[in-house]
Parts: sequence; structure tokens; C-alpha cells
Amino acid sequence: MATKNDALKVYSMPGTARIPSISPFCMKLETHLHMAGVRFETEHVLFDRSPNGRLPFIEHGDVVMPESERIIRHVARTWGVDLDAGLSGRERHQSLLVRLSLEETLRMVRTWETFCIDENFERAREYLRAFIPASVFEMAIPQVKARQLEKLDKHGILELSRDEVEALGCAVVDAVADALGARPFLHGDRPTGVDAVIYGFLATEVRGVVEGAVRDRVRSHANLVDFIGRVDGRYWS
Ligand SMILES: N[C@@H](CCC(=O)N[C@@H](CS)C(=O)NCC(=O)O)C(=O)O
Repeated sequence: MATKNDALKVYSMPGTARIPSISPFCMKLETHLHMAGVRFETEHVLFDRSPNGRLPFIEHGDVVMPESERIIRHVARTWGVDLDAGLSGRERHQSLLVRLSLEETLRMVRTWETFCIDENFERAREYLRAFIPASVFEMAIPQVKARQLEKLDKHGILELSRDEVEALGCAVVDAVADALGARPFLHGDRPTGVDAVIYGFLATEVRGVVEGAVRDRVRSHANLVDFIGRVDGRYWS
């Protein structure tokens, strides 16, 4: 059984000069670990290395585990650190609503913006060029796109127009800005698990490869911009 004395390795999607990983889920997990004071190493890989085809995943002793929430529960159990300790039932419910808005809805909006807006797809393609061997690059890119379009189709978001998708993404951003208000973190002066989720999504929104209305909306909320700077300063510098 893995213990807190075993090395923890996080496999994350690579980043750019502006951000350690362009994946909101990888940035969420790494930020959560920084907030919890848990030491780890990071290796940047693409999806083909992951046991379920998604990033992040961890190696910890004999444990290989994908899924950020499952990993966070594993870390809380093993290290005895729970960022949500002391939250009321109501605060936990608020955290859930904010997390799901970002992980289930903004995630789909981001994927739509990446693969359905030509200029963004071109940026994503150039980002991937650094990590996919040149010999298979031209064959791999259409496969990556087809896989994501299939997911978008199953979800149903392909039924929406560009205006509708962007309005949905902006509405989520407005809701998070409203929920945060003037507090340093969602529930007050100290960060809890949901703050790592918020940072993962907002930091990758403003510094990732996808441009557009949702990014502009994040930048228009001074409290969200300040929040990103606060987490940068406390946990990433
Ligand atoms: N529920 C997963 C979601 C992880 C996820 O979807 N990660 C994206 C990168 S941001 C991914 O691996 N996408 C690959 C794919 O969907 O094929 C978690 O919380 O870890």
C-alpha cells in the first residue's frame, strides 16, 4: 500500500511559456497539491500514456490512478490533508455547483472552442507539434480532432450555434465571478478544494491556446483576474 513516504508523480499535459499545463484538470490537481502542501514531481506527457486516455494521472508507490477527484481523495486519505475540512454543508454544496459548472459545462465549451473555431484549432495544432513526433504528426492530428468531435456530438453541444456556446461559457464565468465576490477565496480567507478548480479553469482560459469571447469575459472581471494573481503568488511562484 502506498504511504506518504512514497514519491508522488503527477503526469500532466504539457504547457507553454505562459502556463505549466494547458489542461484545466492538470492545473487543478497540481494547484490542489500545492495548496495541501503535498510534494510531488511532474512529468509532461500526452493522453496515450494515461491508463484511461485522460490527464492527469498519478503514480504513487504501486498505485496508478487517473481522475482528479479520485486522486484528491487518495491524497487526502494518505497524507491526512483535507482542504475542505471545516466547511459547512451549504458551503460544500456551493463548491459542488461551481465545480460542476466548470468541469462539466465550461470544459465542453473549451473543447468546442478548440475544435470548432478554425483559428483556435490551428493554435492547438501548433502547440501539439512540439510533442507529437513529426513522422506521425499529420496522421495523428485528424484522429485527435475526430475523437473530440465525437465527444462533443455525444454531449449535444454541437446542436448549439457559436453565439449560444459562447453565451453559455460567458454565463458560467459570470456566475463564478458573482459567487466569488470580493472574498479572496470562494469560502473566505483560506483556499479550499474548489479554489483549485476555479484556478485550473481560469488560468488555462487566460493563458492557454484558445482565444475568444470566454477568455475576454474572464479578463473583464477584476475579481477573477485578482484571484488568478493571488493563487499564482501563493502557490506557483
Ligand atoms: N474527469 C477527469 C477529466 C480529465 C480530462 O478530461 N482531461 C482532459 C485534458 S484537460 C483529457 O485528458 N482529455 C483527453 C480526451 O478527452 O480525450 C478528471 O477529473 O481528471
